Amino acid sequence: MLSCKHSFLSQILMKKKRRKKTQKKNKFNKLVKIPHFHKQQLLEEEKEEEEEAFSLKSSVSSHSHGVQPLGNLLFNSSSHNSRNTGLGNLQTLSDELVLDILGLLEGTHLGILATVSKSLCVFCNHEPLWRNLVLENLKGDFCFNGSWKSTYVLACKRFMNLSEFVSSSLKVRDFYSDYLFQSWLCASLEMKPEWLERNNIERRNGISVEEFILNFEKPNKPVLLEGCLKNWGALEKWDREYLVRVCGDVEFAVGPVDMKLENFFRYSDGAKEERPLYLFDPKFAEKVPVLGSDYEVPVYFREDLFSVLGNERPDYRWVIMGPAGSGSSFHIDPNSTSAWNGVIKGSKKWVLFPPDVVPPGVHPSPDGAEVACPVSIIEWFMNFYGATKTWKKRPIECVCKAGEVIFVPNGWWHLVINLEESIAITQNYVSRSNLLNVLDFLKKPNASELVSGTKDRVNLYEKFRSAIEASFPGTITQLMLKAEEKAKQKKVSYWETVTDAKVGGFKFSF
Ligand SMILES: O=C(O)CCC(=O)C(=O)O
Repeated sequence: MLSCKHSFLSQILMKKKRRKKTQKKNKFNKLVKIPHFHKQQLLEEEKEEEEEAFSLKSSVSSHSHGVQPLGNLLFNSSSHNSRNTGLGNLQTLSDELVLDILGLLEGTHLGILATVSKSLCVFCNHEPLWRNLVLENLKGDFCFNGSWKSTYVLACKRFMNLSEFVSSSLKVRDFYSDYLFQSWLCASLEMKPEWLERNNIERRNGISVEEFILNFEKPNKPVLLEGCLKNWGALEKWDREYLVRVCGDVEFAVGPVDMKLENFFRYSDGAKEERPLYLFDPKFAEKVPVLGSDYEVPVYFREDLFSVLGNERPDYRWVIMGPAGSGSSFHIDPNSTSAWNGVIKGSKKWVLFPPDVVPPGVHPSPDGAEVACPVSIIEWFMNFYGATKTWKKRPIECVCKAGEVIFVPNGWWHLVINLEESIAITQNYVSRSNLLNVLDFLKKPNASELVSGTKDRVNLYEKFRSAIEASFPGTITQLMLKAEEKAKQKKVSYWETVTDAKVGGFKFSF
């Protein structure tokens, strides 16, 4: 999304300029005695700069990438950008457009084009181009070989003349591009400690189901539940060796492709990218039944009313695996359901905003069917996390570790990033506490665009409502009466009493 990228870039440029400014002041220091208050100001600026500093992952050297942000061109005496000279007449195109065009080429042509100029060498070695080629051509059947280009070349070498490929180790030093620099930076950054500090979620250990419903499910509040996965065999058993053994050649959904676990783990070990592939499979327990018997639904979430639909229920449970840096960008869970997410291995940073607060940098379409947000999770942290510090309604945050479960109430925006390689199971469910919300959601006029996880999106409302009536007669009417009663009891404002507007108004429309 353009506006997001712009704010990211201005941050990089500001940093660059600020650093220059500080250097000047330091030199100046030697010559002139600075009054105390100026010194204080300088110290504060330096401290601020230190806090803002980003560190690169240990596997990345700051010199491993030749591309520099465009702002650096201002400080370069030669003012020469090989990005432009090497593109000829194409230099007027934006970086995104150049990459879109290159994305139409097959691997051999991309390899040949990389030899034409320094500029094309940089563009044609852009890893996401090779990632697309691998995923389009090989689907999930590839052995990751340290980089996407190398994976592609290795897999296709019997079809290609390898002498056509120049080594991507050629470093081009005078290439300036915000777009390519950003992509590299986001793939190379460590999470900053201050992004992980805030831990304001309520934690509970050993509460009763009644307490959970009263204090968290009904008021629709997140909570982190400790100690409720004790019976899960998965906690003990699920290491790579076990999973590869029980899953064998079974393939799991990983983004746009299906992959065997062995190949996925090999990829996870070598992945160094902005948005690592994420295994997210809704049919894992059908594919490998033993995985389904290695866990059980925690006691708090056993009422699962979508089960009245049998095989016709929307997707509801997923196994999730991914390397550090993988995760889920901001979204609200499908069909107005609530969810729980239990971590088996690793740890996950969560950021959650209540339904009435759209997270900064996130732009849902008016009907909620589409969400535009920053390109990657790390980009969100870089550009938008800081803004939440001054917000009245701060997000709920935590790190959820192995053995812990987070409850994600319906309608809450959430973002998750894995801090290390992680494995989790999540289930979305409907209990009495949110049945009316779900029915209301399924009945929306644009349900065919909003409903997800099932083929029959249009008729889900009728099917679900009749199945509930058949299995739990009178429940819907009872819940509606209770909700109306509650709405009446809610304190009405003075304005509402004098105008008699919507007193006791109730939102459910069925
Ligand atoms: O990446 C994760 O573990 C979070 C998954 C999630 O947000 C979801 O299933 O809605």
